[in-house]
Amino acid sequence: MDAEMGRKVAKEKEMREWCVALPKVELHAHLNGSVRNSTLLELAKQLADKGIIVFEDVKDVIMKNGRSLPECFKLFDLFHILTTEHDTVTRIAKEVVEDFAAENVVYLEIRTTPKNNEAKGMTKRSYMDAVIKGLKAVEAVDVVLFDSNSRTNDTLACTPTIEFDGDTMKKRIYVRLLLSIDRRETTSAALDTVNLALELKDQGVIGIDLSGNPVVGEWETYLPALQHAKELGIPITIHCGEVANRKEIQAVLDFCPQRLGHVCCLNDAEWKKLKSLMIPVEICLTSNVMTGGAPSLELHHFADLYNAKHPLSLCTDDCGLFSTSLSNEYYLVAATFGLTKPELFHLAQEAVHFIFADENVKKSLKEVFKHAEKRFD
Ligand code: 6MZ
Repeated sequence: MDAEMGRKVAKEKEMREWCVALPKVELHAHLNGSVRNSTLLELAKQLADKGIIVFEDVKDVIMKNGRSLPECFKLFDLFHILTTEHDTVTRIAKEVVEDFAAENVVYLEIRTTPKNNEAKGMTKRSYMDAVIKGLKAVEAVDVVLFDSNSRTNDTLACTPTIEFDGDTMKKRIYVRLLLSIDRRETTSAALDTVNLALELKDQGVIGIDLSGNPVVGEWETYLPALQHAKELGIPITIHCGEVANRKEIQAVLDFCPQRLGHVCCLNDAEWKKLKSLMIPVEICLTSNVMTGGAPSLELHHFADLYNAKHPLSLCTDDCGLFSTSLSNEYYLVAATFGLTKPELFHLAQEAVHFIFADENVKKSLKEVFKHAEKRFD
């Protein structure tokens, strides 16, 4: 390696480490898309030992790197076979929080689709209980799971501010849950999910998401459930424009949810409308490039929205599925669009404005960033 190459490698390493150390806010992470490959392989082995699947077939699919959008949804069906047991759901929820906390995510909204599975004795409620059990089982870091006004007796919730000091203190991460409506679901199943979100309000559930294969289902099917959530005052985020479905993109913008995910395939009029509505966007760079929603990193719509000062937040979508991390997404923004360290810090800090948790949490997170500013600017 010549001297210049050596300097380049050292600079990249330093920047990557800086992005890991940066306190970050993650607003768009699907639970089953964020499972570690090592855990998926272990679970596949267990099922193979029982003769339910052929390990070699599954191993290749899990380890494959490039994935088209239709391949992703086939893979989710496989992941769901691997994660049907309540104990497994608890395990993956715990590990996902540990992994985000390890890269200094200070606030995490995990979204997941509550699932009925009669054969396993699983209901949407018992699935969510298993997820929440996983969040409570985390020991490596302090997990703050409840809003301070809804669980005043909870000692963690009484903490007014987060002390962020990766070197000497146990890390602390705020975790909240969003319940996803899968586009394959019926109106009645979607309504069940919204009612469950209400039921679990004091257990860390704070919002609703609409996701799933974008070429499946009709907007009119989920609208009554989304309307119901709106009436109940539950914040909503919607996957929008992963494919060029003009009618639906228009309907989603008209519905005006609190946040939008992806927004890849908008036309000029839709971009204009999105920008005038100022709906915060959850940007998923790696995911969009891998699934073809954006032609390349360089041509990703992040640049246009960022330059227009549109509210946005960098997110991973499915860090397991796409072999990325939130730190890597920040690194990619620096490497691709030339953002400086102060600009990256500001980007991470601004995401606090778009969280669904209450004002007390926002206040605490603002303190975290204020405290960190000296070290990161
Ligand atoms: C749309 C997605 C998605 O809910 O089982 N999901 N929906 N677009 C995406 N971009 C690639 N990535 C994940 O997590 C997996 C589920 O999240 C949704 C799909 O419905 C997928 O089955 P949970 O924890």
